[in-house]
Amino acid sequence: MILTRRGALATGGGFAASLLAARVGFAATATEIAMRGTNYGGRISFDPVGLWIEPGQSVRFVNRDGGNTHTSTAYCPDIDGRPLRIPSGAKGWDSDYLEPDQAFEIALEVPGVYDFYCRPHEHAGMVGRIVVGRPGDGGQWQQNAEVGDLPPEILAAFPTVDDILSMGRIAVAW
Ligand SMILES: [Cu+2]
Repeated sequence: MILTRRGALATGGGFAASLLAARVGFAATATEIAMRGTNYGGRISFDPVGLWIEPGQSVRFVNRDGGNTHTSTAYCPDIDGRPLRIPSGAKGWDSDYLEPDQAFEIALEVPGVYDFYCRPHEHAGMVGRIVVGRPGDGGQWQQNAEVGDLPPEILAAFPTVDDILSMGRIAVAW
């Protein structure tokens, strides 16, 4: 099951109110993956680019880049005919374009590896990876990723599953 929630974080209350809402309403249930970029798009990435969560936990994508719109879009055949890079039993997601400060939230239930990209910036290596659970947990854990199904420069942008499992999150130095 995938739950989605999309909307602006700061609606009318300003920064302090949104910070309070983040602490009270969301922080305990969802882990944030920020969409970050420099002015004029010189550098751009998901941050963290790799994240480990327990099955059923939620991830919230938030556009923290004041100068660009971004998407979080799962690699799967159902969405634009892309290669399958999420577990077979899982449903893909597409946040649609998020304006600055907008967010999109999903809960991931099926154990395995979920690779995703940003529609306008995939070519610049704006991709990420979420690992749900651990290999061997319950025997369901899956990684669907064919070598060569994406261009080499994009494949090189994914952190390894081993690194995500050992570190929990792979932050990006800004
Ligand atoms: Cu982007």
